[in-house]
Amino acid sequence: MKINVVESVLKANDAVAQTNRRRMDETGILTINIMSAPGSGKTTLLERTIPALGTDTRCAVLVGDLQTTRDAERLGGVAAQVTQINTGKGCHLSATQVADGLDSLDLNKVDYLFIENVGNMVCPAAVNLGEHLRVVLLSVPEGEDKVAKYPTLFQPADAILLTKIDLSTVLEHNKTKVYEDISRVNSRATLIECSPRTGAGMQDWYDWLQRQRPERAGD
Ligand SMILES: Nc1nc2c(ncn2[C@@H]2O[C@H](COP(=O)(O)OP(=O)(O)OP(=O)(O)O)[C@@H](O)[C@H]2O)c(=O)[nH]1
Ligand SMILES: [Mg+2]
Repeated sequence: MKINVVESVLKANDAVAQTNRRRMDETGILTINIMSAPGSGKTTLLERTIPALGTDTRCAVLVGDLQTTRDAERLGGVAAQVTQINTGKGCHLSATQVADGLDSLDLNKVDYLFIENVGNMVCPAAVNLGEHLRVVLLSVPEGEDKVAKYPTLFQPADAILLTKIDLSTVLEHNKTKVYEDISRVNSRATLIECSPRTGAGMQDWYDWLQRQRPERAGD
């Protein structure tokens, strides 16, 4: 009985996610759901990425956190449109919250919509928001074992960013272990090593983002 209740909640979410996707497609938006543990560097990645995409590329952000507008304030300086979604006690964004977020944006003025999900390595991965692509960050300070411990986050990822690589030497990080685990759970994702702090590897990420737009259905 309990399982049926959980399934129906996810089904209801999926119906809203489908509507979200239709709205994004109708307005030619490419939507990327960015997920990771708290503090992996999602907001920092966007702070660096959005200006790098150039003034001709119109970016919007929906950012989810339990409390505060701090990430939206940080991103307000780089993105033309930013909406903070406070989830209260919720550990992930839902399709309905994203639908409300879409209502808050002028969708005709968006090329890339970045959704910064709530920092969490479990719950966001189970919830479809209607996004086209999923990007997962794993930062060097989190250690080498997270892919094996939290495979459901990494399995559906289209790109996995190994971030904060500027800290690799000081933390004696063994990326070979990380890549071995990724090859077991997801052989499809593009792997990018980068540091939004120093700029290392960031061009690979920008190139990946730019390659995604023509491949999107509806373009
Ligand atoms: N050394 C280093 N620090 C970084 C890098 N990227 C982000 N940081 C730092 O990591 C901390 C967390 O970064 P945020 O961008 O706030 O992380 P987040 O994933 O958005 O965090 P939540 O929204 O709370 O989940 C900040 O102090 C950043 O300056 C990096 O490439 N190298
Ligand atoms: Mg953030």
